[in-house]
Amino acid sequence: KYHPAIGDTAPRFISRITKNTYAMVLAGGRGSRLHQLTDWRAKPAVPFGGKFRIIDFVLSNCVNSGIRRIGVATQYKSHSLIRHIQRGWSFLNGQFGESVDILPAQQRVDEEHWYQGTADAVYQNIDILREADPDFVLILAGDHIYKMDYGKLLASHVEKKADMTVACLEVPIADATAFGVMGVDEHARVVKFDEKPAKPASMPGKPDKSLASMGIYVFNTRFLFEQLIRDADDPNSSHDFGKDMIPYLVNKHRVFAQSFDHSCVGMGDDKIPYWRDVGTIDSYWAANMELTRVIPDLNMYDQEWPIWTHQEQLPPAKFVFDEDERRGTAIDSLISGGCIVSGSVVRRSVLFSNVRVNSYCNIEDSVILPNVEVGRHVTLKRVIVDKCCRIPEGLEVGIDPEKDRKRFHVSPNGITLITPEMLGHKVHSIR
Ligand code: ADQ
Ligand code: ADP
Repeated sequence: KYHPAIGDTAPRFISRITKNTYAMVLAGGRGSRLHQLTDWRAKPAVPFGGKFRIIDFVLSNCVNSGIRRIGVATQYKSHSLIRHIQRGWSFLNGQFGESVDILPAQQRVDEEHWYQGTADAVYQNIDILREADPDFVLILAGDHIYKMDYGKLLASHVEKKADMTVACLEVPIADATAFGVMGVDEHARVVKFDEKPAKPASMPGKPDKSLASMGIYVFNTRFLFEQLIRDADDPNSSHDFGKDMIPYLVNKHRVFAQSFDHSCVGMGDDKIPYWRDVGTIDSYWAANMELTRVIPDLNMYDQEWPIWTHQEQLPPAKFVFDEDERRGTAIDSLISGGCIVSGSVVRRSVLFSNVRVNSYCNIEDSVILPNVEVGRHVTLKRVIVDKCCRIPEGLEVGIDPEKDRKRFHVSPNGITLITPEMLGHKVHSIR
């Protein structure tokens, strides 16, 4: 019944499976619904949670799962992402066969073309995979926030003797049009796969839910190679896993679905596994705001599942009385290293590193990215401030949306995004 590598003493042998796995992180997408936040960086490089970047969550999942051979496929505006990985993740440096390889598009196979679909992004790196010679390839997206033990996913793939396994979660049927939607049989074998269907199918017995692909795939390496080569030769294919590859494989090969519940690390209060897309200004803001709750669904304090990142050496956050004896305070907030809050109040907000808040300010429900200076008498409510902004004295944002709209970007839920360009700053170098 069991693959010899798993047997009865599962934990010991799962490490053998993860050791023989190469993780390919697809980090090439722009994430255009984040508007000006992704003008200068790819979505996986967008800062999140006070000191991390979005991609750190996936990379941390790999390392914490014992997968230490990782490739990151980049293309759109990859400078910031590449520098972050070089600075933060070079502890996997090729010794002991561990590494993070940065795999830019445009340089392999055919120099004319950037990566086309997601399957093409993997196909173009097929020689890297050949050289690594893993038993399994784990394909991941670089732009979601969640904690998952990929070892459990891989073990279930092996146990079922699958050719391919797709990780999945239940989503409200109204949201399912943004996903690959699956139908499975009683053994969790995928029998139907519709990429972003206009009318998503519901789950049996759950009329308001659809079974969605998380875009996380496990392949047996040899099978993956065969399929990538076949797909590359198919002139009708757009070379995408969701659009072309999975619909083709289903019913021809052993494709299984594996529920995220089974391998997620930490559930929310509602017993729903934590997974966030943060692909829009509103969802990005909301996911950061959630972290200011007394007990957030995403536990970033779990020492058994640490989130790794690049961090500058910075002094501790500081809160000071200003010269008028006004107290500098932060309540229900995350304040990073290098911040100084002087004579102002910060509520329900996330301040990334090196944010300076001067006196007489009122900051509420806001997300402030690194290296921001907030002048005196500033009010910020429900605002996202991008890196390196200098907020001028007396600016009030989040009180009059009509006024804000003239200068800044205001989202459908009324979240205002401020970038250096909108403030008229000349940005001299990539910081
Ligand atoms: P989407 O997320 O819409 O759907 P896609 O835009 O292809 O699919 O992005 C997948 C990941 O690959 C993203 O991380 C993106 O940044 C990256 N990416 C996209 N094109 C790339 C390329 N050419 N080179 C490198 N990286 C690239 C997918 C699946 C759905 C599934 C959802 C779950 O297609 O079936 O439900 O993910 O979020
Ligand atoms: P980092 O790698 O330090 O995160 P980012 O790419 O996030 O750098 O950029 C920080 C800020 O600088 C962004 O808000 C963006 O508006 C601005 N910026 C970055 N690169 C450029 C550029 N080449 N030209 C103009 N502005 C830029």
